Amino acid sequence: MKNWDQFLAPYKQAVDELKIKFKGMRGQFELASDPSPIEFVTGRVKPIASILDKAKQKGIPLNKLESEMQDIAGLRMMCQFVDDIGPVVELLRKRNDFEIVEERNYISNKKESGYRSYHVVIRYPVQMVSGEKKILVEIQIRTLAMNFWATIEHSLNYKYKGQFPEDIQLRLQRAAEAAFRLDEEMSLIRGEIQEAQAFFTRKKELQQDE
Ligand code: 0O2
Repeated sequence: MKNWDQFLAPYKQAVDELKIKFKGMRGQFELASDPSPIEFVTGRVKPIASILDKAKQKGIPLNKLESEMQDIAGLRMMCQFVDDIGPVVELLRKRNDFEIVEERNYISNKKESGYRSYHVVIRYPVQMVSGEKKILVEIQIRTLAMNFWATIEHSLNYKYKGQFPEDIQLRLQRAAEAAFRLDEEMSLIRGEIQEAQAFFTRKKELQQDE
């Protein structure tokens, strides 16, 4: 029987630290009054039941979780526009507080389900009282539309355990197409949107100064 609290402690630490670091990146854009390519950041440690399910499904022995399960610690960085994803990946590549192990581009190579996202797997050093521990963390970078689709599909997947009825499967595929088109449309009026957002930020700042 694994001591889960002890095993998951560095993953929890890593998620907490990286959430602060990535939210800080957004804050720096705001300080410079530049439009931020990062809209918001979330993070989670995979629940034990999901770790066990995935290990069983992929045939990963429990003593190999550390090296073979890449998403026990997971961060998500949400962007407004598809064109923000590349710059966010570039910001991650430039950092020297972790090492990139792998990148998976499910935007140019969308999954059969319709899933789109850019995944970056990093090796992140956590300073524990027992010494440094390097763990794998998966960062998913996606637009708000991609996130909406993935969140809904994930809940349905949970309900149907991956065996979707045909009509639901079809609707999910159509919804994925619609999310893709939404991203395209928003990209076309990106300039207008950012101008309006800058206007509202300035207005809010002026009201705060009064
Ligand atoms: P959770 O609940 O998000 O933690 P595999 O799991 O076989 O697809 P692998 O090797 O683990 O593949 O890596 P992958 O596909 O790069 O990353 C897996 C994670 O990406 C998933 O974690 C999801 O978060 C997300 N993901 C991948 N494919 C889909 C999809 O079709 N729909 C949705 N909604 N999310 C997807 P978990 O472990 O599934 O779950």
